[in-house]
Amino acid sequence: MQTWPTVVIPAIPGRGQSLSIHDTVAGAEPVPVTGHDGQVSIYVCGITPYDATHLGHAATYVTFDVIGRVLRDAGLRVRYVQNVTDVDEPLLQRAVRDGVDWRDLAEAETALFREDMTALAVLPPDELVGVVESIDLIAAAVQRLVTDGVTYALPVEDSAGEDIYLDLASVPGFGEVSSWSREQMDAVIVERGGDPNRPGKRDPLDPLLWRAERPGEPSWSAAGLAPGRPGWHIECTAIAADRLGLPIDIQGGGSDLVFPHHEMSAAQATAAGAEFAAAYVHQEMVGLHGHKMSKSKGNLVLVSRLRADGVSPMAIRLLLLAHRYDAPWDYTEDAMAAATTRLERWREGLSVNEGPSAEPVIAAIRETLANGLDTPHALRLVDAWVEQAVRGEPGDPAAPGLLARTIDALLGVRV
Ligand code: 5CA
Ligand code: ZN
Repeated sequence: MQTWPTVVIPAIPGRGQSLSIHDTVAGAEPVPVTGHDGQVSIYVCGITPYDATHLGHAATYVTFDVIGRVLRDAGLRVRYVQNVTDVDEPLLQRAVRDGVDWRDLAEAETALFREDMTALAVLPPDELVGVVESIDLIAAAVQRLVTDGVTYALPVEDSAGEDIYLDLASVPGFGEVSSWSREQMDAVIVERGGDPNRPGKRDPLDPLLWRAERPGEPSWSAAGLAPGRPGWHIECTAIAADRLGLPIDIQGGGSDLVFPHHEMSAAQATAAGAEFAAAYVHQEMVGLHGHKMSKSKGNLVLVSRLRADGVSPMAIRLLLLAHRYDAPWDYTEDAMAAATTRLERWREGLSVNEGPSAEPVIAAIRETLANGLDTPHALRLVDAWVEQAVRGEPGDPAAPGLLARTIDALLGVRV
């Protein structure tokens, strides 16, 4: 499907260091992201378009945007694919609740998402891939698993159709993405879209690959499967494999996807004989009043609402970057106001006629981003330079422009 407009990255002198980042599988120590043949493939789990982009979504996409910028600055090429879950349970339910066609709802919310991403100067993915347009390739991936004998079918009441499940018992290494205990998995599986109580399942955690047609629900016939629609996790396994080839270098998304989504995405790839991803990078949850911001709970701060209220998108970006991606945080109006004040101060500091040399600050920003993506520290480094410039410290007339271009190139912040 259509992505959003290209974002130009200004050229800056020199070269950044290679990125090391926290991989959920590897544990606490950041691991280097090297890619293959000078290229890094990144797949980030995209939106389910039944409501508008909130700050949690924005945090996830800005984090992977900065990762892409840092990798490019280090001389690597980046190939980035993101999906749109434009047919799934929560979307269909919301459409029924609101009395609208699910396709219209998905289209409208995806359009708003593109606008929000454009406003936030997020680099567009090379491909934004919807599920509806990918039914054939997802069905083919399901069919391959059926042929491999790692699935089973369960009858559907009052229907000739059958739901197809992956048999996790046939998947070596299941659980290695999250390293969660069985108790932890059992505790969240229902709220995260699983159906452990479905009669006949071999393992309550077995993921649904293909859901047989039900009255009033959309369905497709593809790849020799009976009419139905894909389960959630298989869309990402199939789209990532099709567009990027396995293993991808980075599987990304919010930390709410570690289990079951990324665990199942990996299990489905393993079941088909492929390793899914070399590294798993997760944005920790953004919350409001101590609870994860989520469309289902409705405790949202929307990017479009903030924009309509006159908040600068660049201030929103600074708010997001003021928090480490790998630690959870709560939105507050005070933090939003502080980000706006910071943006104004930067504008002042970066519009002086001369300032202290930019080179040491640029080197320090590159280092702190490459070393685990410490964006809050990068912002403080800019703050320090800005304060000197505002005080009128003499120096280099090229420095303000050079630093402004660096902030744009590496942090995506345009002052
Ligand atoms: N379509 C699926 C992924 S295949 C999905 O999770 N959609 S979503 O709309 O619920 O979320 C979109 C992205 O934002 C996902 O990567 C998700 O992990 C991330 N996300 C959702 N809520 C938050 C939050 N509160 N904080 C940070 N990231 C979040
Ligand atoms: Zn996904």
